[in-house]
Amino acid sequence: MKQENIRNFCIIAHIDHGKSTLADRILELTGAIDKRELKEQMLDSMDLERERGITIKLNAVQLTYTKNDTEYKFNLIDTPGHVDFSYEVSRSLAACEGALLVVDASQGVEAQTLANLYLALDNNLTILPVINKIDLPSADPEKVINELETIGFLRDEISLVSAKTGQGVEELLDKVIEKIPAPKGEKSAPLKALIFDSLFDSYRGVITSIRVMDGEVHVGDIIKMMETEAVYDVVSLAVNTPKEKEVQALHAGEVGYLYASIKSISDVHVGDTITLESNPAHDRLPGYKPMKPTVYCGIYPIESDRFEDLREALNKLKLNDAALVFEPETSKALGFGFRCGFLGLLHMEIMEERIEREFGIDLIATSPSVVYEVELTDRTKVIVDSPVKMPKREVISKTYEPYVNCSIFTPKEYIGSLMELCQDKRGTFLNIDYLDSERATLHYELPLSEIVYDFFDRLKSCTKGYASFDYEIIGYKESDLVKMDILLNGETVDALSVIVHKDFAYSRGRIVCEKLKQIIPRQLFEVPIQAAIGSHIIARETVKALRKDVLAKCYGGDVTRKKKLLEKQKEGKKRMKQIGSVEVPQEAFLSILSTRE
Ligand SMILES: Nc1nc2c(ncn2[C@@H]2O[C@H](COP(=O)(O)OP(=O)(O)OP(=O)(O)O)[C@@H](O)[C@H]2O)c(=O)[nH]1
Ligand SMILES: [Mg+2]
Repeated sequence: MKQENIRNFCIIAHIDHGKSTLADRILELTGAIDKRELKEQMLDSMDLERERGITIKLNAVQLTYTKNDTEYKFNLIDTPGHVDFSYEVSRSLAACEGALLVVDASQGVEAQTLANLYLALDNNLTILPVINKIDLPSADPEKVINELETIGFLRDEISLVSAKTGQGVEELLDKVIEKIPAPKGEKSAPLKALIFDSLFDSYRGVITSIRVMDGEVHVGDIIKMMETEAVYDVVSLAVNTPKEKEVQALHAGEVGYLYASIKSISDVHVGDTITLESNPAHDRLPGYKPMKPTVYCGIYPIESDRFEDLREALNKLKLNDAALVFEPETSKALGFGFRCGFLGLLHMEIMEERIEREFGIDLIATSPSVVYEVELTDRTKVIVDSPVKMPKREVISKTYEPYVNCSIFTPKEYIGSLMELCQDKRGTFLNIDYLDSERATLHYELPLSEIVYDFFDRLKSCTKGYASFDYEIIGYKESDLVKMDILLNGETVDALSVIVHKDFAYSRGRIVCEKLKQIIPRQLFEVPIQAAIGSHIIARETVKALRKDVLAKCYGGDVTRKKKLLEKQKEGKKRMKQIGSVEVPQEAFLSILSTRE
């Protein structure tokens, strides 16, 4: 197909504003999918996405659309809206010439609407503003039009649609054809294809998603990855329609999958440029800026002999999620594992779940920690992304922690309890915007570490789930921080150490000890639990000894019954980790998170 009939665009928006639902309507209108086969949010194909009702991964599909007897090819990319997955958005943008910026007609412009808009502008994309959900009784399109006007859009370029009923979607596609420029790759130039995503498939190896910028690639070509210099034969090429359809070639302007029986995962870097070995391009495409993690935690296999499996799982997941970073780490308590960095708490939770589900490895994750900066007495600066790396108190002169600007969107009646919560969390009040007589947005400055603790749970419970929040990191501030250790049976458990604000150390120490007392099952001996700062013990609890002989009940010789009981006991132990002489369940590592009594 001629390039002038191709349109590459993505859908971007704040979370839940209806991107995937709009994609459904576009799939339907272009006849890509039979109405009977259509599921809601069709492109959310991962189980996790469907269960949670959110998009986690970018998803590219190729559609054919005929208008006035001309056939057009749309390459559409649906992106996630949650801030933790914004790397998926920025990678999608680089593969497109245009973006549909969707705004919920009842919610209006929100934090990620703007963040994604700026990302798209940075990539020089043509942006079509779309107001969605106009069918909702609470929709206020006029107000949202005003908001869009203040950020620089013109009234008559804004489309009004309902992704639910389909109203306005056909007109939107006409605008896509009219307004979004066709790709302008040079067909005869040497091949340059951007790897914007990749995936490990156990049958076919590494699959790369590519956008051909210049030239063309054919099945059988010998390709070269420009950054890693790996060379491979192209085994097959395909497009997602959303059924996979094999093709013989991909040309300038097109998007598709490339299979090359890639053996070594490390040969593939998302953001790298693919060219032909025989006729290579001179320079690489700009690729992507790596993302900086904001939250770190240690991840350990419960069964220590699965460490290598875990390494492989992380390597494979990294192909599919370029924002993940990890490096090996050892813990005295937990053995060999990895220190992993994530873009946020949801990202962390999703990755842990994917490792357990997709690779069947049971994990222990230590409590998440933010990245601290420590200035030593000799003026050098140290970056501390794990409590274990905290220098000794004697050599520390100043400690700094990351702060965020937090906006909490809430019905009016919860303002009081939210202010209390933010005070509790060392917050500084900035201001409050009343959106109308019922709703307001509270702005606070908070330490990121307080959000990593139980902020979200408490926010939900004090507003019955009606409030939502968003934050952006604003930089580092000096703060009086100490490392708090937890000792079990007199031994420091490095995986339970946390960095806390000095004023909160005592209360948190006490709460953690109490929690651990409830969680750690009784053992054959007494187990003291202590919290300490340096050599100074600040809290203590004791788990009483217990002698429990499960087989005592089975007098007589009923072997099967005995076996069953032992099996049952073994199951219960599966999620336990032996630390020194004490058996500790997985929850113990998360108990550090909870600050509530
Ligand atoms: N009434 C109404 N509901 C809609 C419309 N579009 C989407 N929704 C609903 O809004 C919710 C979120 O829709 P999604 O399409 O999953 O939103 P999304 O933007 O893809 O969300 P993320 O990918 O997680 O950021 C779902 O419950 C949809 O059914 C619409 O036009 N009208
Ligand atoms: Mg979605």
